[in-house]
Amino acid sequence: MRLSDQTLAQVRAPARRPAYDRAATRVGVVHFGPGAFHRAHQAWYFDRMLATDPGLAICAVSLRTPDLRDALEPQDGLYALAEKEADPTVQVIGAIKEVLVASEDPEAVFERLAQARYVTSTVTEKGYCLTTGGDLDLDHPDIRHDLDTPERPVSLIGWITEALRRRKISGVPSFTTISCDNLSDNGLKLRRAVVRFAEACGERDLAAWIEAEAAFPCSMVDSITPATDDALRVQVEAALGLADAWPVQRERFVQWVVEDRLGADAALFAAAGATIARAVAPFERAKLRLLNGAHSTLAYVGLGVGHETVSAAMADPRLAGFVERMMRQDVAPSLDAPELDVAGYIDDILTRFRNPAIVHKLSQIAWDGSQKLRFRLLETAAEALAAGRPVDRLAVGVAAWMRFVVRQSRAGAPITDPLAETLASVAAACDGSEADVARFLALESVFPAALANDARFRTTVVRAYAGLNTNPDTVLAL
Ligand code: CS2
Repeated sequence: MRLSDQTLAQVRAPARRPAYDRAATRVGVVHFGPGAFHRAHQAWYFDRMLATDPGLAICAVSLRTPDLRDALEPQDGLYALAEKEADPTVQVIGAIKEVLVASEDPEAVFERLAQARYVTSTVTEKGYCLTTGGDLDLDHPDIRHDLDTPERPVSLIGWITEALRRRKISGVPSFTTISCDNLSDNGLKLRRAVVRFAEACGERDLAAWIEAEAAFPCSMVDSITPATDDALRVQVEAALGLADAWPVQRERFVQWVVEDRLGADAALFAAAGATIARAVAPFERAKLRLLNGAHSTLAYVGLGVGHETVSAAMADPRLAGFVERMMRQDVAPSLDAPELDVAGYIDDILTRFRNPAIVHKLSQIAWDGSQKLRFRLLETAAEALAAGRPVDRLAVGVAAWMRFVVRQSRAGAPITDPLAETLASVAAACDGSEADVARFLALESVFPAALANDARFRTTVVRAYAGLNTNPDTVLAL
């Protein structure tokens, strides 16, 4: 028997059920990109808010694929969330009221957007279509498409801008848009991209209206969420006594820091466990540079020395020691976060990485490296260089990414990355020698020119690239 509104009452204890009447809830949030992270993170927060405010149910919008809709429609949007700890728990989340596939029914999505209080997004770094400078890339194929046909958008930016245009015309105030992706200054970048898009459409008044009226709070999101696997499906079915086609899992730790631009709803978010902050940047930088920077470094170096998961990489003292030194000695000095106990924060990250109940594949983290490196390692390296600090350890993750791309390409293995084709052609020209590094550094959409041309950076990446091949132990002893 399958999980649905009909069977919900049969869910076995101690698995938890929504603490509110689902029938009384109304859509107030439109979410773009309902992957596992959204369902394990923001949907859990809104699930908690629904007990107080029934107007914050979610309409989840998949931009392209029907998979999630097909899995959750027969379940009335219900699914299970498992917390993976020594004492695991399972709960049913009821916050997603419907899943729409934007490409199939755009007008239905616009209808929800016409009424929404919040628009949230987890479309990953690449979904923002930005240049390395952080501005909207007007040459991006999706943006070009949306500039040609703004009423049938395919990009997040196109969707938000057109929805706001329609609201302005109908005299409806703007919704609040919260980016939940791992980019620095995510709200500012999203707002700038939407304004730029409106201008590029020739909609100057709309651009001005958005600048004046629409809130795009920055937000930092955190919870380690490994992809769903069969072991999880089995665990969830045993816990619920019902089948769930697409449950999600995460660690118990969960954090959402949202910039204080939520008006009266700030208390609601806070009561659900979110942190409301005047400035999100210190939290965001600390998380991106420490946790995500260490994650990507573990992924590329770890895969290179034969590990498959984060906890396995952390059980290798060479890697555990290396990322700890990188965090404490190279990343921490780049953070300006007086309210954060950085040393304690690093301790907690290391403990979370070691969680034996979490099977987090390094190959999952390795995805989309061309989009992630900037926020995780390159911005830190650029600041370190400007301040005269060494970048030897920060360069190792970058060089390991290059090695990873070359290795995948030689093995004929897929590279999951929006730049996959470009990366494959760079890799094809590589011969394993130090000269490869220059080929990668020439990728303008990955490496800002100032960094790529910095002799100190180039030299350290070249040294790490050579060392990872000939003597990884020496590199990891840095
Ligand atoms: C990971 C993140 O896949 C990745 O790139 O680094 O998804 C990470 O697990 C989350 O940001 C944790 O909050």
